[in-house]
Amino acid sequence: MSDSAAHAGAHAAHIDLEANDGAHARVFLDGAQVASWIPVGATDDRLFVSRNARYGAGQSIRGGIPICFPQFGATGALQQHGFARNSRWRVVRQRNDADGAYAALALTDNDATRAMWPFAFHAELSVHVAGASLTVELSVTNTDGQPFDFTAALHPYFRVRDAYATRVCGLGETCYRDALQGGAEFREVRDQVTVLGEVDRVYFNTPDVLEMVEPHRTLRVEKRGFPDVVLWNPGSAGTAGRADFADGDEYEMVCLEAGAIGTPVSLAPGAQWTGAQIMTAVSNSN
Ligand code: TA6
Repeated sequence: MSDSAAHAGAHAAHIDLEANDGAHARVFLDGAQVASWIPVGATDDRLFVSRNARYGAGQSIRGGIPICFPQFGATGALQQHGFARNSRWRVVRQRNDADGAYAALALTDNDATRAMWPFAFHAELSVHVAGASLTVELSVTNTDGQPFDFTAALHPYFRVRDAYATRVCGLGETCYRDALQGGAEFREVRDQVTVLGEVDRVYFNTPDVLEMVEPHRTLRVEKRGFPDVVLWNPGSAGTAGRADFADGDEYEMVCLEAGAIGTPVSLAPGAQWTGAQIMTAVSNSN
């Protein structure tokens, strides 16, 4: 791990997943937030974390993989992206074997969550690191006596050498909602989408396998159970307007998220929903 990744937030409660092959991930208990992932054979972190990120109780780290639950964005009555990213999760399982390193963290309803969202639930975030891949899976069980609906996303900030030279491949012919155009909807005409300044789009019902292509390396970003994808870059105004970003961060990150956004997930009492994102360093040059 790079020195900065090793020291950033090291004082805050976290667990390190070290696979036998050398692949590594770090997960903070606040927000169950993965904030570092280094695939086998690499020295660079594939996840971006701002040097101005804040750590600790109630904070969502600016970078890594925040969890948006039970609301994506500002589309409902809850706080932006829901409360999961601001809640302390607990480690419920951890192991390290020939298949890699694995941990599961859980969040269940409590007085604070029920004051915001009046339902009983059990959420688990499992993280598995091995070889060239990181798998992050969110499952939600309705432990209430009544049905509930939610939206959700895994919101990874991928570290890139130059965001404006990065292409996202595989979104051609899908429909998207563009927050920068008042939420109007369009059909994507390009198969390779570039990030040239601020971008804030939800693509609906996309293919499950996309690629993030940089001039020197490629990352496969796959999803399961999540129908939608979000592409976000804050641009210079977006980083300047948020104290937990540093100037220039917009060039070093691209968010390519897996979400259940367009159609909320409806869960009957006792039912469970699962969504996952699998990230694989296809070509691994540092
Ligand atoms: O996922 C994209 C998005 O919803 C953007 O609209 C942008 O606001 C971003 O998330 C980050 O939100 P945050 O609340 O973390 O500043």
